[in-house]
Amino acid sequence: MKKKIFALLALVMIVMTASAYKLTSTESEQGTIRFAVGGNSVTEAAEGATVTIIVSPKPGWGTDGVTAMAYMDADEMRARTRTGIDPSLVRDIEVTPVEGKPNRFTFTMPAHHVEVSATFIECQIHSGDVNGDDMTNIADVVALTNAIIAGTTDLKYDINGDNQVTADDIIALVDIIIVVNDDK
Ligand SMILES: [Ca+2]
Ligand SMILES: [Ca+2]
Repeated sequence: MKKKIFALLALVMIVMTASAYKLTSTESEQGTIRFAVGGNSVTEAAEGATVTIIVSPKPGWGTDGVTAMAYMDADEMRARTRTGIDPSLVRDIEVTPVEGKPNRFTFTMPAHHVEVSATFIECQIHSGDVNGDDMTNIADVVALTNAIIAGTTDLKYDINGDNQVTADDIIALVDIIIVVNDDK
C-alpha cells in the first residue's frame, strides 16, 4: 500500500514537472516585465493557464505593446528531432491587452516555454519625477510643494504642461502617482 502511494506521488510529481513551462522576458533599461497566474507572481506556468504579463515602465516611459514567443529548449528540441517532429517550432503567441490597463496583457500558456519582450516608448507627459531619483512618489509631491512655496518658476515643476508652476501641478502629480501605483 505504502509503495503504491509513493509510486503515485512520484507520478504526480513527474506530471507536475512536465506540465510547467518557463516564462522569461528580455531585459530592458526602460522597464521590467513580470508574470502572474491567478493574481500570484510566477516564473513558469502550466499549459492552458491564463498568464498575465505585467509591464512596469520607468517614469517617463510607456508600453507600446508586447511580443510573446513560444520556443523549445535544447532538451525538447533533441526529443522532437528524435521523434521526427519539426524542431524549429518558434512562434508568436496571440496576446490580448487588458482593457483599461495599458501595461497589462494576457495570453494562454502553450505547451512550450515563452519569452516576452516589450516595446517601450517615451511619454510626452511629465514623468512626475521632479527630484530626479528615477521614482515617482510622495517625495516628489513634497519636493514640488516646497518649490511652489519657495515661489519657483522652473518649468521642470510644470507637471500639467501649462507653462506655469501652480497648485494644479500638485494635483497632476498625484494623478500620475495613482496611475504608476496601479500598474504595480
Ligand atoms: Ca522622484
Ligand atoms: Ca503647470
